[in-house]
Amino acid sequence: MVEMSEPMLRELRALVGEHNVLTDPEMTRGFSVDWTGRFVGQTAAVVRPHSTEEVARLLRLLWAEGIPVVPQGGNTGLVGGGVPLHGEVVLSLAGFKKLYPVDSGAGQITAQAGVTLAMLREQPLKHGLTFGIDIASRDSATVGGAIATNAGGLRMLRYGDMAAQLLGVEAVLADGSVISHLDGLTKDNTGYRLHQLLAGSEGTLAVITQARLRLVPHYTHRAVGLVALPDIASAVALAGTLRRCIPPVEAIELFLQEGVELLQRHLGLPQPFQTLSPVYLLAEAADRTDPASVLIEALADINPDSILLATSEADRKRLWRYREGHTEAISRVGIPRKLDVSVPLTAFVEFAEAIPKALSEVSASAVPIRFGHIADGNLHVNVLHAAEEADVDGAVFELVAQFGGSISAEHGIGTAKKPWLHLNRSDVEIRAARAIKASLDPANLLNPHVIFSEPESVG
Ligand code: 2HG
Ligand code: ZN
Repeated sequence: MVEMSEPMLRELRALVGEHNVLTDPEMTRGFSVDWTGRFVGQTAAVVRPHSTEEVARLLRLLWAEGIPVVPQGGNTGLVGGGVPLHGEVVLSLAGFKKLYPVDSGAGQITAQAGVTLAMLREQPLKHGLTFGIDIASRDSATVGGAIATNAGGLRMLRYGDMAAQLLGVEAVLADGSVISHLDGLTKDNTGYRLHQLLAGSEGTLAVITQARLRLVPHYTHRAVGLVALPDIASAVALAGTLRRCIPPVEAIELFLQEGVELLQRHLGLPQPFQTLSPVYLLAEAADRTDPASVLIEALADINPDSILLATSEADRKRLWRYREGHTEAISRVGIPRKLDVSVPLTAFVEFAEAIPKALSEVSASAVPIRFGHIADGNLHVNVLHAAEEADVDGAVFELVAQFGGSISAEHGIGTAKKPWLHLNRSDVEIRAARAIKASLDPANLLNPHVIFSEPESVG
């Protein structure tokens, strides 16, 4: 753990206030362990600044002393990228909660880094607008974290990823200098788009304090269809049919019998249909008028007994619970390995079906729970009960590579996946990325242990 001298702690307290520097292990624990409980770190101090100026002065101080820091938002990350696994100081942006007035003409908003995605989706509704990124952890996940990991989520299909919503940032570089680009110009070709470089940078290049974000229309009428299917191939085929209806279709999700059984056992959810089906697909459409007919038409070839259609808010929520409850139900069983991967849709069926065998070869006890964003080719492979020493991550990632996929579709590399980065990035790409890191953070102080292996060679 990075030691903090008393004079240093005094300086930090003078800067952000006594109660915004936490050193008691009881108090810092929540910031040191990730949501799953799999990544457990420790820290000598959690510092909670409340303005960009405070962040700048703080980073200048840490820079002068060579103290590494992990920026943290809602601590909902799943790849061990936001906790102090090497004893770094934690810089919590949770206090950055300000949401500026909606610019309804431009369809934009400026939000501070600690604003949650739920707040961001909710606040602009009275202007007929909302935010395009929606993920199950919306009540805790923050703007800063969503940019740092370039979040995708449930409605990416229609609105794009976090980078696609990002028009500018205010951020503090490792040496405490501030870049501020919040004018919201959608047309502005004046060289490098530094804000876009921060999307997916996992806290390694700068500490984001505010962001200018694109909003999307809020559609008042919604319909959700839950379809029971015999196999994954039928789900891929149906996702293809539904894709032709985007918009108004905005979400196409997949889960399997293995997940529904957990939902029944651990969350007490009833079976969605009379009998259990091997595969389920959930689709949502949203429009200014009732979009149910679009879903019904797209599902015309499906046996009506295998379809549940919901239009009221309560019924839609009830159906979504089957998909969104997965993470919670799995965590009730134990600490899973979370492998968020994507493959080309042409390979999706073969890949998804090959997983159980690939896992059983490395750990006989491993139980996969597969679900995800099928239209994006994004499968969340959660593995329960794997033998501690078994290389389940390697087994799945090698399979992903064979099918031409990505070892991280939307959660990032963090610390969990860095040994496998070479499966997706060539030596040249990694060298170029390291050069960017080294030029913006030459002392390697900002989240120094994520994305790249052997961080000490940076620079
Ligand atoms: C989701 O799509 C999230 O629900 C979490 O990305 C996935 O828990 C997971 O593995
Ligand atoms: Zn997801």
